[in-house]
Amino acid sequence: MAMSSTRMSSFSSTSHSEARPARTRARRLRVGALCATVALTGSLVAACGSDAESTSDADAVSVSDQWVKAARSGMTAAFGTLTNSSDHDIRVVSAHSDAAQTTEMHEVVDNGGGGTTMRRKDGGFVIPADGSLTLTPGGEHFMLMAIPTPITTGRSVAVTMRFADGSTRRFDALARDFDGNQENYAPGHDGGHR
Ligand SMILES: [Cu+2]
Repeated sequence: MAMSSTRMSSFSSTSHSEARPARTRARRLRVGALCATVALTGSLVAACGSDAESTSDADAVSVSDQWVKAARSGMTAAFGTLTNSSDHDIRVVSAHSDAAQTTEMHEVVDNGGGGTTMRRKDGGFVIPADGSLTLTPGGEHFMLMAIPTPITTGRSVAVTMRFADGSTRRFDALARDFDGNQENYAPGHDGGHR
């Protein structure tokens, strides 16, 4: 089972439209087997069923504690925790926000000179199977480039993530003042995030 599901998911990343039916079937079988096991133990039977149709990456991902750094102009960033309830890693391949001309996925890395710098994350973000990825200042983040209008404190900013299987999920993040911890935000980047 494990071998076949691994093969299917790698296949689906190159040709997801053809692989989709087989993958959907496999997921349903797995969910069915899990429910039967749970039913035998006599607990949580009610939890089964509603997730049986959940097959897309978007359906498996939830977003919590999301926020965006308030900014007058230039660039800013969105943060939060992305949780993956599926049994396979999920990749965020791109993101979009109407609040910015371009939205990128960034990571913060050692610059080799005792400081750090941010750069585009190769291949996007990976949310581990049955785990979560936390986007934080100084770590991975959605970079909102060239914002056309100020993002004021309390404003809601929508960010739409696109996953490897083509499904999308939008979250709304409230703008928060982050000036108090500015020195911890992308340290060594000399205000590049401002
Ligand atoms: Cu950045």
